[in-house]
Amino acid sequence: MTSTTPGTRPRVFSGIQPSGAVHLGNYLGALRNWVSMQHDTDAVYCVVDLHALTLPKEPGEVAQGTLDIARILLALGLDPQRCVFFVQSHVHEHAELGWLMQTVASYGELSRMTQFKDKSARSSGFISAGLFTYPALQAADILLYDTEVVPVGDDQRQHIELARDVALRFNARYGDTFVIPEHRIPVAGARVMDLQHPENKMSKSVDSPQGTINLLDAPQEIEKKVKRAVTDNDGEVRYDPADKPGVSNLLSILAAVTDGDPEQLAGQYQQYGPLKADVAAALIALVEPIQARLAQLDDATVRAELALGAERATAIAAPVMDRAKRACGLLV
Ligand code: AQP
Repeated sequence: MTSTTPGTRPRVFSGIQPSGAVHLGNYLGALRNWVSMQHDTDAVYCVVDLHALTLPKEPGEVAQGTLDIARILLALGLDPQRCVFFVQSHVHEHAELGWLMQTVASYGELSRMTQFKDKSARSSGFISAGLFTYPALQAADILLYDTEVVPVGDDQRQHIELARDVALRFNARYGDTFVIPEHRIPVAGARVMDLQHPENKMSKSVDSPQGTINLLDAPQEIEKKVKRAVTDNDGEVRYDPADKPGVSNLLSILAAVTDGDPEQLAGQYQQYGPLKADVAAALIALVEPIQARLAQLDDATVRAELALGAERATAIAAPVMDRAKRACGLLV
């Protein structure tokens, strides 16, 4: 099934969990593209609060996290006049289609998801069924909007492939119902690694404060974290992610923020100190205007934008939900 008629703008959908502070990986891997794509696509962006519940949370934590992250997204430059911007749980069709997707995703394919394996391995005991079926809900999020393009970081590649597979299976089983989406992964910044553990991706839900650059970090904190970033002992500035993951991560970050090339940048440095100083300066220049805009936004404005966004999202999602229910043979 195709979504848009020729000549119209492609439908884009993406989401972010309110599961902690927004970090540099989220920004370079996904959010930067969200902002640029709202200008030339039909973009739908969502705070995926139901996904955040897949790991244990304190009462009230998700609501506050949702408001906080929505404020940050507006400060980054999301413009509700140019995109549909809302909260997942405000549009009930997500949970409803999520169930239908669980009936067409197989146990075997969900078991192969590396994010489930990583997060369940890190869990201190309780592993929710929702953590396991998370990609089925994510498939629903995407398919509800007849999405063609999903801008995400490299860590989400496998989940988007699963969304394609379940859409194709549903269409084969019940007739042409869903548009088949594609991922859009940036060339630079697709996988930002933890500064202290450069073999792991930077992540909201991993406790590594010194390895994670948050967009709301103060300039001194950024300087300190970059200065202490793990490198290696040979002192050679070379872009080689397998052999020199720490240095290569710093070069990749600098390249992504300055629109450069990591290998070319490597040639400009003889020592780690000046490289780290330039990375810190580039990051501070990146976050300062975001932090200034954030200070202008209050919760009432954010809530009002989200309420309007939910109405607009429902207008797109409800007919797709109806189409899916009819296709799979429910009594409507
Ligand atoms: N380290 C990263 N490098 C590049 N892109 C990244 N993304 C996440 N980490 C990196 C991208 O950010 C978007 C939003 O992520 P998410 O909230 O859906 O959760 P995630 O992918 O699971 O990322 P986190 O930060 O690790 O969150 P938690 O720990 O809560 O799960 C996605 O497009 C993702 O690709």
